[in-house]
Amino acid sequence: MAIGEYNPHSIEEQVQEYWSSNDTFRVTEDPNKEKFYCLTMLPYPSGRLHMGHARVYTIGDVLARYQRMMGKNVLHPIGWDAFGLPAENAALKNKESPREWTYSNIAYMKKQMQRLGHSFDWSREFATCDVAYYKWEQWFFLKMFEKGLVYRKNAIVNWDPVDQTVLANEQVIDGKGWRSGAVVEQKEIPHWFMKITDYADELLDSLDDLDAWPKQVKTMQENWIGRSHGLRINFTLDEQGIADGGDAAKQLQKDNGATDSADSDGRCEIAVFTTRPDTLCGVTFVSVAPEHPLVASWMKHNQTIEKFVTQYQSSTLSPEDRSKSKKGIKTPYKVRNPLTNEEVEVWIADYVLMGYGTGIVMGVPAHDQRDWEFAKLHGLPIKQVVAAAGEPAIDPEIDMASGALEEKGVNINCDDDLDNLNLDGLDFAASYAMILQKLSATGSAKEEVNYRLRDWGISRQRFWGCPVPIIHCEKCGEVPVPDADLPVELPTNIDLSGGVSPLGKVEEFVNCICPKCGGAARRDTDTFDTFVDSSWYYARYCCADSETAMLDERAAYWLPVDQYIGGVEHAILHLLYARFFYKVMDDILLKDGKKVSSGREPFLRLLAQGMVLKDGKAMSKSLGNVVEPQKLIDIYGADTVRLYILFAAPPEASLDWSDSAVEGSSRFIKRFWALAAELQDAPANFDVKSLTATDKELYAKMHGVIIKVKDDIGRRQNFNTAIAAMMELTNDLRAFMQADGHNKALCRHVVYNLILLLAPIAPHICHYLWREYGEETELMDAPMPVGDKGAMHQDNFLLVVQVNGKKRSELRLDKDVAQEDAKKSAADAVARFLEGKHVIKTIYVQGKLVNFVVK
Ligand code: ANZ
Ligand code: ZN
Repeated sequence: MAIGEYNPHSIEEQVQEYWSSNDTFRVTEDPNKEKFYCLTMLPYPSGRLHMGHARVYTIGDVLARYQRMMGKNVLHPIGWDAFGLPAENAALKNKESPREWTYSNIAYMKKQMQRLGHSFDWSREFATCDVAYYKWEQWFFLKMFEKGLVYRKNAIVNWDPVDQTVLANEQVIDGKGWRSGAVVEQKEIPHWFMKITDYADELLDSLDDLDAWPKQVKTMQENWIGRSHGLRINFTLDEQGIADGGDAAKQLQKDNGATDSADSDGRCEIAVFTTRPDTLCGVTFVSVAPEHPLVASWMKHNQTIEKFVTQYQSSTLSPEDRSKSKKGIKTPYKVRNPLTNEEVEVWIADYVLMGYGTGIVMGVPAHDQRDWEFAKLHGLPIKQVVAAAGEPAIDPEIDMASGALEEKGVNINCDDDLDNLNLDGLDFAASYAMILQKLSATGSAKEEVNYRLRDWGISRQRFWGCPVPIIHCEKCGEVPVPDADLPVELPTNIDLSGGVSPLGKVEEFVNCICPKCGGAARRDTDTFDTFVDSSWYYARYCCADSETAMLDERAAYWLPVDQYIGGVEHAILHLLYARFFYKVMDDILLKDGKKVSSGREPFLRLLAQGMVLKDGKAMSKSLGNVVEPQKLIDIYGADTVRLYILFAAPPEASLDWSDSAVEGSSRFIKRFWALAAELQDAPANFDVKSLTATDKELYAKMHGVIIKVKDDIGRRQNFNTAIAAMMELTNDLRAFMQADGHNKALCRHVVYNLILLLAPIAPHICHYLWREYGEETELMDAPMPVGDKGAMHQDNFLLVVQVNGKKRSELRLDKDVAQEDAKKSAADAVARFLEGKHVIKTIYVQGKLVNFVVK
């Protein structure tokens, strides 16, 4: 049967029909085969597939198909990150339920996705809002609760007093609620937290093991965890500060381990955390966070402080924005520097965060930019105590005008007040050690490690999320819902209008019996942050149908994920939470005797794909520059769209959309189709031994391309260069076929191998041609061709001929040619450039080039 016209739509429909009726993509565990878990981040079912989706899932699909053709047992699953606020908002707007909205979006997007021909094992599909999924999330939350990894604590939220609801930061616009327009208040309400900080060290240290992660993503994780080594240094508060500090001051006296005798001498130490003890002589003030308990006491004695703090509390600026403002107020209190015995003023400053270190900082404006800005704004002194090694001291009045000198160096100006201690000339390490030694002897300093990472607040006062499976009983406190009563299901008919935590309004949901004492009790009305849902989905795919366990032994077979693919926007939070969950699952499920994983990291290799742009701008509805994958598929077919997406840019770079380049991809597919059709009936067997010199050149090129394409896809993950190499080979083949009497069997052999190499990228056309070429096996299970380096070893080589370093000619010579003969032929080839010149030197690089240096 001859191959007819290229009609992408009928071909793709046929092939997809074949895949689905043959269950081509369904996989099971096979202990005799090497497994490969290829995972692309699960999509949010927003309604329609966009180019970003098309790109990321195509990249994942190429890697999955490629690994399968390399003989591995490949798991390539897909699901939906289906809880979250947009469904609630859409429900309010369109008067439909978040559930209906979500599931109908899923159905629609699934169809669009299938049209692209991705090799997902759809039998494992789930949405995180499926009861069968979130049941196990609740179960695991309770396991964590049992182990003390979950706790409830008050936290401050943005509160909309009209809607009676908590707002996310993005929902506060100019200090007002986005829907009600009411002035937003800061309110303390109870929240659930997961103790991710217990894993901070491991989350940081094991980044070192992730060799196949982009460096930039690891750095982002590192900065987010933010481990700092430094000293906790005590400054002594003056009497008035202690007296006005009331209970808070007493508490500090206790915390700092004051003995009875120290207590009786009435001293109160306020501790700061610093990573730069070497700047201790340069402290010119000390700043306290407005939320600090001392401040709460002080403001009772001082109206200016009270006014400042009240104003601060009513601000809805985020902590970052606040720290930019550098607002502050001077207190009447002073503290004594334990090293210099100098007294400095105590300020209250909004750039000091209560949640970090001790909530108090030593102000060193000469060497810390934030302190410098604060000092400039409030007229505080600046004293330089560090200079770059070998540099003279800088006159602070002049040179500190533009900012702090933050680089480390050697101490200067550090000897006058220090009895027996001269730090001048010491570098950071020496100064640090000296100060630690001196101050730790008197109990005024000790080493400390601090983390930027905070415990993870996981509760949301929302409807469309996984309900927190806790019952609040007046007698028994927080009581876990017993396993037998799980899942706690979301109610179905619910009124989302009018704010107030929606679940709290559903009496049938809220009112329940305490499982411990049998008394009347109330269910928790919060739901989980959707980041919880996406922190373990990758493990559930391994055994998505398990009704008896969250994870079973199939998870041990598949995990960890060998290749993870997703947007760089998830480089911090999602990846951190997923890594945390993996470690906790490993700890908890292992202890229960169920082996879940090997190793402690869920994602061995990570590919962070770039954005899709149009004319340099992100595609967005408001810019009107959105290109929908569906439209292009309708015009060109899925293979062209896939090929274009992969060809246009390396996966990590952003891809600037170009309609004309899509045309180019379409033309290549058609050219390839025509070649394959032309050669279909050529003899299938050919003999390498009978190849002529020109045949061998093509044959060698083909092997070079096989090696390159496999290296580009498998190791470098640069699909664009792999495609370029295949395009070039196609062109070479076409040129080869112009010659009379060319070797048809060889040509067919080249096309045959190209079908295999191109299969992960343009799977429909390749599947179709594979059949037309008489193959009856599953193309996805056909082995990738093996490149033969020996074939590339030719009996002749290309000699480049240069004159004064400029290329003037090239020659093909026998590989055994004598050096003298090669030089002679080269000289003949460039005779006109040598005419009348004197050759001073002839440089010969064996097998590559000759350069004549002339005058
Ligand atoms: C004095 C100093 C001098 C500092 C200097 C830095 C440079 P990281 O690396 O993030 O741990 N700091 C401590 N607690 C703070 C808080 N609650 N809010 C705001 N800033 C705080 O930063 C540690 C540094 O951040 C500490 O070292 C302290 O300033 C400040 F030339 O102490 B440093
Ligand atoms: Zn009870």
